[in-house]
Amino acid sequence: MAQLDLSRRSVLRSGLAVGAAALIGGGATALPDGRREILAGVSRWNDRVQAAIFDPDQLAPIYKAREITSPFPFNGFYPEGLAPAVDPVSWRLEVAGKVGRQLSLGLLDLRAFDHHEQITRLICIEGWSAVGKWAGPRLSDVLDAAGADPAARFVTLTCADGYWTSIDRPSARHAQTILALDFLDRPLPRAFGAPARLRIPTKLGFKNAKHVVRIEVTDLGAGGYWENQGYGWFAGL
Ligand SMILES: Nc1nc2c(c(=O)[nH]1)N[C@H]1C(S)=C(S)[C@@H](COP(=O)(O)O)O[C@H]1N2
Ligand SMILES: [Mo]
Repeated sequence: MAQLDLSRRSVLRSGLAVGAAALIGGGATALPDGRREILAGVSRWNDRVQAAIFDPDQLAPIYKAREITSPFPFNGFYPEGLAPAVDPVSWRLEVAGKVGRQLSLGLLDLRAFDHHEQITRLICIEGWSAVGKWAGPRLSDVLDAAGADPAARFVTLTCADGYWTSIDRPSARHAQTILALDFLDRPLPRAFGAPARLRIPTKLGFKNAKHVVRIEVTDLGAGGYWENQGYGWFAGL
């Protein structure tokens, strides 16, 4: 599989996405209704273009261990000290929606899947990025275990802190999209999404849901915490 390089096309593409999101996110409430509608239309158009040109075989760049950012920055819709302390023993991950069999997985169940490591860059729309190392099962393997409807368009992720996001099926099934259980070879720290977080290096940081408690396979509800406040939905890189 080819490595994704920062070609002019991909820079242009993400610039377009971030630009539209910034316009809508930043000034939407100050804009007269007509212009807000136009910008929302541009953002939906941008989502469709990004979805159409997404190459499921193209990999996000892989970094060397010495390139890992330390300390790794925290981000959330609240300060770091308020990140939820989820009990890893009683925690379950529900996999539901358009599935053949609904699953309720504990940490040991998730550890039984093939483990995939990645050293990749997390890019936050707020203007910072950092290289980290995450590991865990592929989301696609978990979806297969649940007998997810192969035609369902979206996967929605709900978190213990009330955060949520949703992603398109091809991105959900991308080889580098994992449910990370480990960060830097240790179980995920609380602030970084314990017990399990989505790690999807082909998308912006806000798609990387932490403290995931529920995964829903669906044809409806392509939204999210930030997406519903104007960030571009597809959010590809
Ligand atoms: N549950 C939850 N997941 C979340 C967020 C959040 O506030 N709550 N913030 C998102 C954003 S905007 C970013 S950039 C990344 C930050 O992940 P980090 O704290 O590991 O750097 O988490 C994403 N996932
Ligand atoms: Mo972010």
